[in-house]
Amino acid sequence: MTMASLAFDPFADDALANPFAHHAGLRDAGAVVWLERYGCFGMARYAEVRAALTDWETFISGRGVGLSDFAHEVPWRSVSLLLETDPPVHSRTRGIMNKVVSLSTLRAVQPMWQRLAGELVATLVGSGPFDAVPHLAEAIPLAIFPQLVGLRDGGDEHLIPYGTAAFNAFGPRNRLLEQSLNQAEGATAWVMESCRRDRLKPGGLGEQIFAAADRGECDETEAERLVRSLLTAGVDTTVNGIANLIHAFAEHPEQWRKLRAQPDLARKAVEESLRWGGVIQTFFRTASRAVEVAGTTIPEGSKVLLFLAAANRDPRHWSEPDRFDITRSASGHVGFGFGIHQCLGQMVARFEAEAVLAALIAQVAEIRPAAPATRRLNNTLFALGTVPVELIAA
Ligand code: OVM
Repeated sequence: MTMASLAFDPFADDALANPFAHHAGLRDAGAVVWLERYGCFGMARYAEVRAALTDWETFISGRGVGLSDFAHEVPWRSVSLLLETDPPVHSRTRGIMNKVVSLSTLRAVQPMWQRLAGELVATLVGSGPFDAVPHLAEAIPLAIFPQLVGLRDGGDEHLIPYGTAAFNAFGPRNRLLEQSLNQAEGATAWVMESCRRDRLKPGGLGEQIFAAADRGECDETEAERLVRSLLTAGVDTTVNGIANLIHAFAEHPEQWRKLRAQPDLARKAVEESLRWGGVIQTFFRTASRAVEVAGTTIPEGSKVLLFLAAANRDPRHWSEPDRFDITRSASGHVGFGFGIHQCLGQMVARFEAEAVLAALIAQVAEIRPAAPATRRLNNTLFALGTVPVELIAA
């Protein structure tokens, strides 16, 4: 069997601006493809992506989940103790964090988030066209997340530039990465400093992480690094998740009418937006051994690019995958990844999105596009730059 060798560059501007246009070609080229430009393998079909995410012993994270191979290159920052580790270290750190980001903690703050979303939407309804990216998608996580973690006051504006740089850093050293690293210089220092025990307020997730250090489950510098994970993974992702959710309904008014007629579809709608939207497009793994996948041998040490967003629209698994349909069962999507590294903060993301949706359902008859949405190119995130809309009062 011969494997398809492709000149396609998934990190070129046109691919990042319109990734879904390239996914059918990628999936149809084979279960495993060779990406000449980067000298790595790629998988874009649901079955193989999910299998690779599940097989953490073969497709490891400890050599980085970006293009850079930590066995040969120095990472741009000290490595994440969650994202960029394998068992046994990962089992220990993830165990700590699973207790910190618990459902009971989130349930306790959810009413506050719902109130906040309701108040914010009330200021926007009937007030003419506005950009939903700053006014909703950024406003909600920035109002919620720093408080949840217990971040010091002042400097929240660094969170998004830091996240943007971190997500660009999973791709090649292209112009996007250089630019965002430059733009995040002050942000990186602020984030590092903000993770320290003496900078955190009592009552937040940060304090609970340091409590784990006090119990001997990790040391103090590990605790700082685990706080950093919350700040890296928790902001730009949810900003774009919410932006994407609003964008999806603005573009599909019939789905919005369906949701308003049947508000108990809200949970399914959030899940479908995670499947359909492709906020996290890709992550890499590294082969820890030579492994055969669908007749192709992937040698030890190979980087493998997993196209999560392409897997979430693979017609081999989903029916009419390009359709945004809030009544479908989107469960099993890999928008949060799969297996041992599956998103730690997925319930934070869902609760935020559900709070926004509940506020919109209660107050908004129509989410009317005011101008075409624009994209903000990123090596990992399918990010929105602007989502101009008008909220018509219910
Ligand atoms: C981290 C982290 C975790 C998940 C995602 C992420 C993708 C970073 O631990 O720093 O950015």
